[in-house]
Amino acid sequence: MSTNDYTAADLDDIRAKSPDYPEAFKQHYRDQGLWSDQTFGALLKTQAERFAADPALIEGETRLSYRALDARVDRLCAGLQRSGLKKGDRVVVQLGNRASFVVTTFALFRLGLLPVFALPAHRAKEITHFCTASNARALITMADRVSGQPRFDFRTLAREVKAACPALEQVYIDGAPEEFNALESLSCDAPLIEDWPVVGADDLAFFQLSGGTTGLSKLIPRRHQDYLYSVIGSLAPCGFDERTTYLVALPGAHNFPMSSPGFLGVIAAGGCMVMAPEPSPTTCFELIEREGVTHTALVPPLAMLWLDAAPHTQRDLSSLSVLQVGGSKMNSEAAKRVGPILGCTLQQVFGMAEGLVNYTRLDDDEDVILYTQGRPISALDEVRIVDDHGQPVAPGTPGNLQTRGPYTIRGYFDNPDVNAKSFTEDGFYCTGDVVAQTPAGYLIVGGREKDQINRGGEKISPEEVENLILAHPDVFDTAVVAMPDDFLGERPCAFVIPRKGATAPDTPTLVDFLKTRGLATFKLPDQVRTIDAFPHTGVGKISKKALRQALKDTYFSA
Ligand code: OOB
Repeated sequence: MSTNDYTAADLDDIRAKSPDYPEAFKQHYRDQGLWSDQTFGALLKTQAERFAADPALIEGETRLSYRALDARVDRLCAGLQRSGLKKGDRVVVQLGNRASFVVTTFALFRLGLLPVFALPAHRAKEITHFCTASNARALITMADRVSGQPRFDFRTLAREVKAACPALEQVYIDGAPEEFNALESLSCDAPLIEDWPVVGADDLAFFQLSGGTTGLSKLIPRRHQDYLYSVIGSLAPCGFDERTTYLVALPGAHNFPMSSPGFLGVIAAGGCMVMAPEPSPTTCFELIEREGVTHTALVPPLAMLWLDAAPHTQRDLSSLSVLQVGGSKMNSEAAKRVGPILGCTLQQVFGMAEGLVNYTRLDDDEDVILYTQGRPISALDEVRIVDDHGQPVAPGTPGNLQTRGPYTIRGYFDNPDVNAKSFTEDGFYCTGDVVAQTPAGYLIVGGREKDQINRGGEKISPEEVENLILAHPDVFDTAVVAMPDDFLGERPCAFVIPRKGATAPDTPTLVDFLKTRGLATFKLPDQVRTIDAFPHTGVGKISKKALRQALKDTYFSA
């Protein structure tokens, strides 16, 4: 078998494991002009010709014009082409908000190498899972984080991951590489290899990660045509154009700052992105003033921090015209303060890495902006709100949100069992969110039916944490549930039943235990409570609802 045959077989296999839209839907989305032949790699090339010397990316003192960004991408492509990686190979990418992240992303897109986008907060447990589940051949990560406390050495993590993943052949480090390869020295001035396989709009582009409800995160396959549509369709609702300066404050690998419209939207609009190393008001207010930032995106707890800090800042924030807030529900009292304090328009964003994204529109009435989470990007987004038996609820009544449309996936990668539960037979994604729809089509998020904890926008699968807790020698059984929190909305709390004769671990002990298992810090329980027995539902399952209610009762009576 020649290398090319191997590549073709592997590519076919990856495609086969990535559920696709039925042909009739594809044709419809094309006929309606939503999907095009464009790819992300080609888009940057077109924009580099059109916006040549205009600023595309600012990171600290580094300023890249469209032409310079595109040239960097080509230099990295030339190196990647000579690295032995082939079209369709998976590359796990874990980089902070830096120029190298954007250059790497576009280089992989351009060559048809498939990034799996990890967050800087992920640790050995998660990264190992992403490498294994995607059968990745390469990992691109950083030496350590330039800012953010405490300092973390990602090379140590890479070592652990490499030892656990035999298929992982190559590791590239942005910064001092130690025994690995330097990402910087991968770029080269050699010409691009011309007979590289073509990357088409119908090809897979990358994998996003699901927040996770059933244990480990699932891989979300995205193709150029559907993802590009979600980006381009977001530009007008968010007021993005070539005058936009967008601050990448949230981790750029997340769907929200990536594509709603995010930094990919910046490139599609001909605007400029400013990379924030971390999202604190101190760092970001300075960047807003210095670079004349017009747009940014935050999760609600960060928006609240900004609202508290803004009245005391000496920085000039007057360039900011739109603040997008999403990832979890924004409290309407906080929402009311955005206009008066920051002097900009609030845009609520309710989206998901699986697809559907809703925006309040910039010219909507105040009530819509304050009290709803927006309406879908596209007229072809189908929204269905159903009861527990799958029957449509009466208009305006809360129910389970199901959706299908031009940028909502038809299934997770290589996961038929989960797909059978998370997607209906007619291709709707069961979001697990409980929403009500207004007569004008806006969604109001009322809660969640899926077993997930939303820690200020960061999603935690209780099952994943429970499985690790169960490995503790003193634990007989456990249930991880959300406890209410004014700032983050929810925090994880672990209820633990000790083994006979043992004492249940206290919070610091259990947290240390989970940390040594390589779990990301944001998933660690904030509280551990010992309990003798779990409340049960009628069918004998643990009643998480009763546990949540118990936490709520103590919270509100405290
Ligand atoms: C975004 O994406 P994910 O994949 O991290 O999380 C999706 C889930 C939703 O199913 C919902 O449960 C929750 O996050 N969510 C919200 C929300 N936005 C997301 N819940 C209430 N209010 C909101 N505004 O979080 C995401 C992806 C693209 C754009 C924005 C957010």
